[in-house]
Amino acid sequence: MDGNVNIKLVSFALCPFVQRSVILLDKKRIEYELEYIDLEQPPEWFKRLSPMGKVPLMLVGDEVLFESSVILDYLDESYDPRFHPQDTLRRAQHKAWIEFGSALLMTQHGLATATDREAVLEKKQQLEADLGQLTSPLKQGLFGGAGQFSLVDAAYAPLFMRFDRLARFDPIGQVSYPEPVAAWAARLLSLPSVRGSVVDDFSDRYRRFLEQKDAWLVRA
Ligand SMILES: N[C@@H](CCC(=O)N[C@@H](CS)C(=O)NCC(=O)O)C(=O)O
Repeated sequence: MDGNVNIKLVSFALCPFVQRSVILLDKKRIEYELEYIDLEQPPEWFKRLSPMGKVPLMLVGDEVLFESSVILDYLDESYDPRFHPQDTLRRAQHKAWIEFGSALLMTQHGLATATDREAVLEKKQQLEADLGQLTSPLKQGLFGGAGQFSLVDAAYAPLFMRFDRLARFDPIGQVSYPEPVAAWAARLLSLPSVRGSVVDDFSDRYRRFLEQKDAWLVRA
């Protein structure tokens, strides 16, 4: 890959989908520019370039890429070291679990922004059931092992970071994980690339964002 190509990542400071790319860019030591936009009032250039009006948007020179899982694939195929498995079946399985993680992020957003207690409890129950599905691939060692970073790690770390914050905002927000998931989550949250992948005042900003949405979990 041409090391001189300019990479620019367009972000909203709290977006977990963008955070996946930030983690991977750091793991691969790729230089890039990060530009934050206001998703409530996106600039005209962003509206022109982003087909779905969503971040992450990645500019590779003059070329446009979107969808977080596609951006992860592109970065992995273009820059060493490779973090996706070589084996095609294993790689496909990793991609499938990354999709599963994207659905979890959407449900988590529903939990975080729920405006009444019943909705919080309903989303929490759904998330706990979904997180239970991760037990089997983790036990099989499909991903999540210590010392073997994969794109699945980059895809799930933002999820676990937000679960951690939601539990601190209100104990009702504490989502329980089965043991192998808890161990994986703790390992991911200790990685320097994960810790450094959000703005310094992430917790405060996340709380303010949820307050603006009148979310139950941040109601005093
Ligand atoms: N499937 C997309 C989801 C990205 C996404 O939902 N981004 C949110 C911010 S975290 C967004 O841009 N929302 C703006 C909108 O939906 O208008 C991906 O994986 O990249």
